[in-house]
Amino acid sequence: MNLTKQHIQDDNKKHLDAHYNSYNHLADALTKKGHNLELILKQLSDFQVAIPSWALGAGGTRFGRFSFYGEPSSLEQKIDDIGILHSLTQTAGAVSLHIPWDIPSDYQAIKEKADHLNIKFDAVNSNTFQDQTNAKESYKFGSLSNTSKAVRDQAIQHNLDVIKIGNELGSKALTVWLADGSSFPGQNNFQTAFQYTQDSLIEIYKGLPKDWNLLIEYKPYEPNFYSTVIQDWGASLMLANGCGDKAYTLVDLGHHLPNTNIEQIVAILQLKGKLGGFHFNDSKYGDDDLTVGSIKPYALFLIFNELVYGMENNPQNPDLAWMIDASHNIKDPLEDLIQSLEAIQEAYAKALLVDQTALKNAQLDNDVVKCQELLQEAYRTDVRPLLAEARLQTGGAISPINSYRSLSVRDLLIKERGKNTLATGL
Ligand code: AOS
Ligand code: ZN
Ligand code: ZN
Repeated sequence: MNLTKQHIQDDNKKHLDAHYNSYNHLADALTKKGHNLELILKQLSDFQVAIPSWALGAGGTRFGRFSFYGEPSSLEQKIDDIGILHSLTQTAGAVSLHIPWDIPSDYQAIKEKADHLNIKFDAVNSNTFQDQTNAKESYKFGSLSNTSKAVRDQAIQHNLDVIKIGNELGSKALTVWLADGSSFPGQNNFQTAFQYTQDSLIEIYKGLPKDWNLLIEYKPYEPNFYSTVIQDWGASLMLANGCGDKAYTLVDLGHHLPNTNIEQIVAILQLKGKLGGFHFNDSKYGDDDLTVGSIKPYALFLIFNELVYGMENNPQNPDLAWMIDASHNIKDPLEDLIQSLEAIQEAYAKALLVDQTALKNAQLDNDVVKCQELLQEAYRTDVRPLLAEARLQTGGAISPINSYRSLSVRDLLIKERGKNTLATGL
């Protein structure tokens, strides 16, 4: 399906009047408050979030999976879908591959396709949480932490292979998420499992190309329900420090026990120069992987407020690898991703509106009320016209979800790919 700039521009015509009405009003108000709109629009356009290759089809739960018609069935088609998202939103300019689900058959062709659609290859993800067909060793009792050296070696080798694949495509980071842990007390020796994990990660780290980063993701539980080897940011940070300068912690929003102060975690990691990547999603209970901003938008804003502070004040921290890590069980995955991208940009834009100087002064005065007012002043601003303007200026849709529907994208995909396609991967 070929979604051209012209299609989008034509569709934008319907929304132009309403857009300029609200945008001019907002721009005027923000300029009067001293904000530099040109800069904010540029920051919004520059902010690109990677789409994981496994997100383009219906996810499902262990209770079943309801297929969504017209799903991509090859890596080429997955990249096509991200191309659609990027054309409409102008903020999905990267793909995060999962190996072995997405091993390219023709590297050159894949690179050309991505290049043509303006899509970069962000961090690559390894998989030692499933047994692969014909694999010699099983990960049932862990991978990098397994008590068997043969299993650990196989898992290390897999990660080294993933680096090789990513390197051919232009990726610059490897994300490691481990399911390793135990489901019952006594099953694992915590110390041995942690030490093996550290040793294995060091072996992988040694295989990183010079300009690559290693991103270590943590998660408190699931699929193991008693203990997880890399359970929290502390464990991840210790392991990253044990590897070296190019190893960082990756924060996935869904990987915290209820009420954890995630904004404080990202702040301190940035201070230490150790926050490397970020997975967006939202949750009510645990790792629900719901649409970003659908449950706790204020928490997301507070996190972005710290991220913005870090990006401005912590040169010791690298540029972050941003990715959406959600599951699409009942919505059209592309519509769901459009909603997530919008929520991310919205939280980012609001965080950019926080008056940092006034906040600092209010903090120095211990004026608690003022501090809260300053944050909520930014949060309560309806920034959607800003996002629309940023998209419009870069050739995207004023209203991506409306354009997606009025241009009948899903119907066209179904026509092209048929009703019974099943996404590869999960
Ligand atoms: C799992 O819960 C993690 O969020 C991972 O980041 C990711 O979803 C997995 O590695 C799929 O590749
Ligand atoms: Zn994740
Ligand atoms: Zn997760």
